[in-house]
Amino acid sequence: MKALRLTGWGRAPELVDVERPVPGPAEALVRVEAAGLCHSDIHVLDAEPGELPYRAPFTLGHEVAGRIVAVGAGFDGPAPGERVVVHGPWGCGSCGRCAAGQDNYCDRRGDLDRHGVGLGVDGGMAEYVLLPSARHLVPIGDLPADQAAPLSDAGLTSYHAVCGVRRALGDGTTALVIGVGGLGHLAVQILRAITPSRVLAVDIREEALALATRSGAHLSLPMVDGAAGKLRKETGGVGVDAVLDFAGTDATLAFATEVLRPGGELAVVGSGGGQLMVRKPGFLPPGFRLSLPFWGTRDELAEVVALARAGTLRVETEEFPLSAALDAIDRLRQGRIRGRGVLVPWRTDAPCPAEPSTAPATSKIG
Ligand code: FEH
Ligand code: ZN
Ligand code: ZN
Repeated sequence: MKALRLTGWGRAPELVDVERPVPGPAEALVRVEAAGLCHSDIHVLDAEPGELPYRAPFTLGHEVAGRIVAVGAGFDGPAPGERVVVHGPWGCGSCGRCAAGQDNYCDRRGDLDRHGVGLGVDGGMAEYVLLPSARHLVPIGDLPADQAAPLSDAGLTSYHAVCGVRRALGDGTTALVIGVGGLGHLAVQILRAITPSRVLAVDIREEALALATRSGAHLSLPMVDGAAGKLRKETGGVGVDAVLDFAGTDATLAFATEVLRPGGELAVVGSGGGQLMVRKPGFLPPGFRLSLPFWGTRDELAEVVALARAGTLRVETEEFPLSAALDAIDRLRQGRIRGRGVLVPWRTDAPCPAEPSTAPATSKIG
């Protein structure tokens, strides 16, 4: 099968042919229908040797949706033939956090040599992906794969971040989304779907502001001089009750604290590497709370899928065949993908090959 693999640190990924996996006991083989492209894939590709605990080579892709085509003995999840999305963050499976379904906050993360599908183990930028346990799978019914795959990271991360600041978003409140890209445009939709807040959005790109408006923002403003004053005016002068920063740069963090209401919430989601001086006495809004939410739980992913299946979430995507993966990654680096980039491994006219033969599988679908 074809797979986009990190073959060595500091090297460009390669599209290569590898053996199609055969599910062993309790495992499932998923025929990949879509795999999202994420800035974290770029962080992995650009990592120095030893910077990450992962062992190369492995297949990239941590935002994956497809159809179960074979399962091993004792697999206790959705039946072969069912379509699923993969819950990407994999913890140790046995610590307090993992036992509570919070793999994204595993207590032993620092000891692991893998962090999830496509993060140290073979991921979904391939024609098939092998899952070690049913606990990583959430059924998606007939949700199109290009919609479902981005929900597992862009959607889930945004949803988890909104849930974390929801306490500040009751009636009559205002939320601000900074950065309207693959995650931000879903955050706007999620805020509209699960909070009564007025939703404002800022970005430096005109096309991103248009995307924010299409996604349901009540007001979209360019993040230029004077924007903070305009935003404060939109709140009657008190400031916004919650900011979700999907860029996380020095400039956006400073902007966020300039417009935040005392007692408000600031969730830093973007990995822009920005810094914020937290000091007392100082100039930060008194009583504000800062969080660094990371990805989300399996139960939250099921909630996001339910929102999408109810027609509440619409992911804007740009699709690429696996053969164009390197070009797609370059465009992601340059910020030239509208919404979320998605690889579609089977984007050819060739008939699908016969489904894989499997070792003692309890059942499989043709
Ligand atoms: C994945 C792996 C490591 C760091 C960050 C991420 C995010 O893309 C998860 O949403
Ligand atoms: Zn990601
Ligand atoms: Zn754990």
